Amino acid sequence: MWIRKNRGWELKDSALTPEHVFRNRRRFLMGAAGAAFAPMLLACEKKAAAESDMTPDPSAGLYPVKRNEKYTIDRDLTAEGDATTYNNYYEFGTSKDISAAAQALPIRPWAITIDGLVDKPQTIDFDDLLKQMALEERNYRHRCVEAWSMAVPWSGFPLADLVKLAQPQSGAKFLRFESFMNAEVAPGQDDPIYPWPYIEGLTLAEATNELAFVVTGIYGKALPKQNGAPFRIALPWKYGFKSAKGIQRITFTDEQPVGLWQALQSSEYGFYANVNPAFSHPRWSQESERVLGSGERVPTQLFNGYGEYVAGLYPDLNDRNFFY
Ligand SMILES: Nc1nc2c(c(=O)[nH]1)N[C@H]1C(S)=C(S)[C@@H](COP(=O)(O)O)O[C@H]1N2
Ligand SMILES: [Mo]
Repeated sequence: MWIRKNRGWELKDSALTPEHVFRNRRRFLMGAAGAAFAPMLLACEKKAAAESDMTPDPSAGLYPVKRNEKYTIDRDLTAEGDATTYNNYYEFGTSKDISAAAQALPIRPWAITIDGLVDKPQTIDFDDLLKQMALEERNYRHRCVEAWSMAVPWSGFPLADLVKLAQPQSGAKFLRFESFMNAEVAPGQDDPIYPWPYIEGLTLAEATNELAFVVTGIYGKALPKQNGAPFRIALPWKYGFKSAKGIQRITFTDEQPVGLWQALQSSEYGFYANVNPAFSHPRWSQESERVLGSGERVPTQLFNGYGEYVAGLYPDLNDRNFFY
């Protein structure tokens, strides 16, 4: 994702191309010591983070979980090494190469706060939440708005099960997802052009659709930090930016949430962001996608191929508001 125009709060275009932007300190670390040593140097620089990284993941023993064969896909799964090293996680930088930097995020203890228009507001420890949920594995496609895609075996549970736990009130129309805020370990959050924390949103109908999935694992293991551990969502019919990672708070509300990307560039990134090859991004076509790994270009499908589940949620397939 990158943004186009210089506003008061933006840097120059040249500084906003994902493949090229590093904060000065990161550029120094990478350049001076080489990528292999960057995590070590970061760890020295941020001792607390390095210590947190030593903590073994207490959910590791829960995986692998049983695959739900209902959600199968027509293409090869992406190699684990590709899906876990080519990431979008702007909290840790604007390049795809953030998997080492993301290890600095402490993911235990991790509390999820559920609040807003619900009968059961609560703050629940992530591992306690896991114990209450029936975990399953689903193979899902993932289509980034940048026109690359992957296919991954996620582990987790239906978002609808979490909604049930919260017991939304009749006024609740939307869910607002808020990701962690910790600029001490996430250098991207020092960059003032982004309105941190990462925010995303769904309608209640979308959140309770059977496809909407809380992700806690991948490839039969606990989720790595770079993929959004311990708690992210997967919404395979939407562009990838809707699938927020590192979530800590879910607020039920009567107002349509404004996501981080939408807040930054509303002409390019909207609320619904359903995949549709017929609607171009203002700066590139969405007709096809580059498959991570093989590099092959394949046609993009309406709703990323998930129309049978979700098309009924959107009354007008010609309305651009649903497709960016
Ligand atoms: N908190 C947070 N969540 C995020 C992002 C991010 O920058 N921060 N990037 C999004 C985008 S654009 C994509 S494509 C996916 C990437 O997920 P992956 O790294 O597991 O492939 O995460 C999404 N969720
Ligand atoms: Mo994305």
